[in-house]
Amino acid sequence: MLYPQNNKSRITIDMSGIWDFRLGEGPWQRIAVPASYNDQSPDPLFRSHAGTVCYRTQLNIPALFHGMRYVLRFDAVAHDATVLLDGEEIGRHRGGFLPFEIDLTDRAEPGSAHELTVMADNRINHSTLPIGTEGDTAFFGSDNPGITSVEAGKKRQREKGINLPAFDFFNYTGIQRPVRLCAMPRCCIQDITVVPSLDGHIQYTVETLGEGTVEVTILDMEGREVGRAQGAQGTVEIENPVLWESWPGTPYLYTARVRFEGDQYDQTFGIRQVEVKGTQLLLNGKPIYLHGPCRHEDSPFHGRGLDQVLNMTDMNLYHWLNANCFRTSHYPNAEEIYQLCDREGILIVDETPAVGMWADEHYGWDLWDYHAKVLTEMIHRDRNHPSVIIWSLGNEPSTDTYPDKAYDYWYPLYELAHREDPQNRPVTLVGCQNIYERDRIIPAMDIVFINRYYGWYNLSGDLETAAYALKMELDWWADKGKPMVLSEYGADTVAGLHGAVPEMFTEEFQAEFYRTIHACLDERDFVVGEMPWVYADFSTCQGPMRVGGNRKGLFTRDRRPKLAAHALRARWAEIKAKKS
Ligand code: BDP
Repeated sequence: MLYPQNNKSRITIDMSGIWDFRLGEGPWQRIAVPASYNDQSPDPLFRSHAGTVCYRTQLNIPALFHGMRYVLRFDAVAHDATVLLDGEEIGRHRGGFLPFEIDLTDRAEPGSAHELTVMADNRINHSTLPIGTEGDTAFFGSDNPGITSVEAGKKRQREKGINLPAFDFFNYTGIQRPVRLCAMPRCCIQDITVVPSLDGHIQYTVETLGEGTVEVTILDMEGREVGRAQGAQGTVEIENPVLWESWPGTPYLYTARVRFEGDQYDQTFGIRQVEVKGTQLLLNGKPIYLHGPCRHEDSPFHGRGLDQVLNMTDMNLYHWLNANCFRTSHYPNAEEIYQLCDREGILIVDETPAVGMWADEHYGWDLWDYHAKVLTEMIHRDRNHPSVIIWSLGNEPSTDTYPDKAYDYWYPLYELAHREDPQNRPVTLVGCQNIYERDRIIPAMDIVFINRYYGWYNLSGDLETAAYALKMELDWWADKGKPMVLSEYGADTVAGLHGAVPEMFTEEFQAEFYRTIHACLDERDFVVGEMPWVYADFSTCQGPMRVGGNRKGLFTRDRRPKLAAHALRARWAEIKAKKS
């Protein structure tokens, strides 16, 4: 599905603004779109409500759309959406992190006005992605099983419809990304795939609606024509191609200008190649070392809502940190951040919303088909971005209790990702701290991603022993002959809490924690990346292990650096100079 564009053949109307809103059957209020609704009111129900919310606004179809095709495009509605026009259902979509379109051409006349209603359901359970803890009333910490009064309390919570995430981030929901009315010629370009190779051969495929001739012109960054072809698929050759490099190299972008009958669409792309060879990750044939914190879409007021000021600030803070990558932990992010990364040269590990699958029963639940659909949609949405270098099938599922069941679930998804991606990027599955000797699926990936909390959730506070244990595990992985990324490691840190003795939760401990872990990584050549958890503090559901959210950020939630951010900035300046 193409991202909306405004040009001489296409008109895109952004419907951002204040819409009518109600929680369940509650009173009508007002809400800003796009954004999570949860933090837009002091009413506690905005954060605790489980079920449907309703959005309403007026939709005007301009008279000048006469003779055109026009669709409503929702970039993301979390989690399940039902869309009504004048009270009549016109579309449904499952899943809160990927776009969907509804064709209005034959439903609403140009020059007419309508009532647009969007129902969003935020409930999560064993058949949604991400996963909810159906019926369980505690995610973190002990819930004192067996005590009569506590059990009675839990029963009461279930009766009230408590619906908790099986994951460690707040279940922000609503219309979190833009809604746009997009008009284009009736004979139009539907999709474009570009597969560049380093020698300047650019393969492309264009899907269209209607019959006609497709013309493709390749423009360089100055807008000069450097190649041209005709036909719905083919190859264009560019002489002396300039490669897309990650920062601090130049992330050079070309544009494929596609013309089809009266329609035009500009698709940017970069010429770069990602591959795994032996124990190395190669970008354009050269070994690359990934260094950058994982990132959540999370900020005050907006929740998980698109905020381009925040996105730009984050990109500049990644540059400030001397970081070169992030993982979209734990769901596909808004399309705008991938566009920024293409231009800023920041590398992305793109992750499906398969998080919370730590229960062993998981493999008995009927989730695979839906998971495969989400993975396919994510790859189709993001496959032209040069910044996307690795697909992540999911985060921290149970993989060691029933290793064969886990293998049978995940390996076909691994194969699917390779089949669906015409650029054939490396594929990974992010592994949880576990009995690694039993695990079959994590070592089967192209590149091993493991999350480890030595010194925090285990061997807490004892960094000397944490290093001893981590090194022992790394020795085990060294024999596997695969490149490895430490894809999460971190320590909750309360900004402003200091100690001459670096004890847990102080800024000094966090800095010391990273220094210790990095010393272990530096001794091993097969380690091709370090991705600390996490870029910034973020909101979670309430629990005895979370003080106003997860505090493992290198930055506070409002993006102020903690001590560790300065330390990493210095380390990554050296790495940038040496390894990347
Ligand atoms: C990891 C999860 C991540 C959590 C982190 C933590 O992948 O989502 O936020 O632990 O506990 O296991 O901070």
